[in-house]
Amino acid sequence: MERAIIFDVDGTLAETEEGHRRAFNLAFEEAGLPWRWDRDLYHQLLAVTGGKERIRYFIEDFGPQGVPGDDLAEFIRALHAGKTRAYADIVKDGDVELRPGVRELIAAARERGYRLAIATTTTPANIDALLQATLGQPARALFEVICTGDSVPRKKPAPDVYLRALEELGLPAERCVAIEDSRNGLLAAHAAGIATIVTPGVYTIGETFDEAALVVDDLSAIEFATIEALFG
Ligand code: XBP
Ligand code: MG
Repeated sequence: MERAIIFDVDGTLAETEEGHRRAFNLAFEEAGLPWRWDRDLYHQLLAVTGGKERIRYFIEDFGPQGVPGDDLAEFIRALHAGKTRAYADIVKDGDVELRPGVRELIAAARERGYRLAIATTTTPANIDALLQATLGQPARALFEVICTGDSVPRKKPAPDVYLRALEELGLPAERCVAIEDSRNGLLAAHAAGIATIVTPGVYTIGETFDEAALVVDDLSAIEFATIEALFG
C-alpha cells in the first residue's frame, strides 16, 4: 500500500514564527493599537495555536488597552486579516527560507512515489505565500492533500487536522509519517496515531518530545532510509 509524509508548516518547512511575530506587530500598528509582541512575549503566546486564538489569548490573559466593548470576534478577525496581509508581504520579500533538508526530502519522497500532505494550523494564503517564495510553486503543485487550521473544529494539539489528512489521503495512520516542530504539533499527530519526526525550531527547542519516533536538529540530519523504517 502507498505511503505518505505529512508536513507541518510553521517551524517545520521554514522558521516562520519571527515573520508571523513581525506581521502581528505591523497589524497592531496599522490598527492604531499600542500592542507590541516582543520575542519573550511571543514565545509565551505560542502556547496557543492559531493566530486568531493567540490574539484572543493575549486579550483575555494580558488585558491590553484598546479592546472594543462589542463584537470582539469581528475585531479579532479583522486584526488577523491585516496580519495575514502583512505576513504575505514579509514572505514575498524573501525574508523566510526553507529549513535545511526540507527541499531535499520533498524531492526524495516524490522520486520514490510517496504521497505528500500538509497538516497545519495556519491558513492556505500563508502556505501559498511561503511555497511560492521558496519553491516557486503553489502548495497544490507539490502537496496532494492540504489541511489547514480553520478547516477543522479544533486546532492542534487536538488531532483534528491530522485525522482530516488521513481521511483525505485514504490511508491508515501506519502508512504515514508526520514531521513537526512543536509539542502542540507532536501531540496532534501522535493522538492521530501517526509516527512523528520532530525537528525543534527556535521557539520550540527545549519542549518535551517524548512521544516522537525521532527527534533531530533538522531534516538534513537523517537519511531517507531512516524515515522509511518508521512506516508500519
Ligand atoms: C503554527 C501556528 C500558526 C502560526 C501563525 O502553525 O500555530 O497559528 O503561528 O499563523 P503550524 P496564523 O501548525 O503550521 O505549526 O496566524 O495563520 O494562525
Ligand atoms: Mg509548527
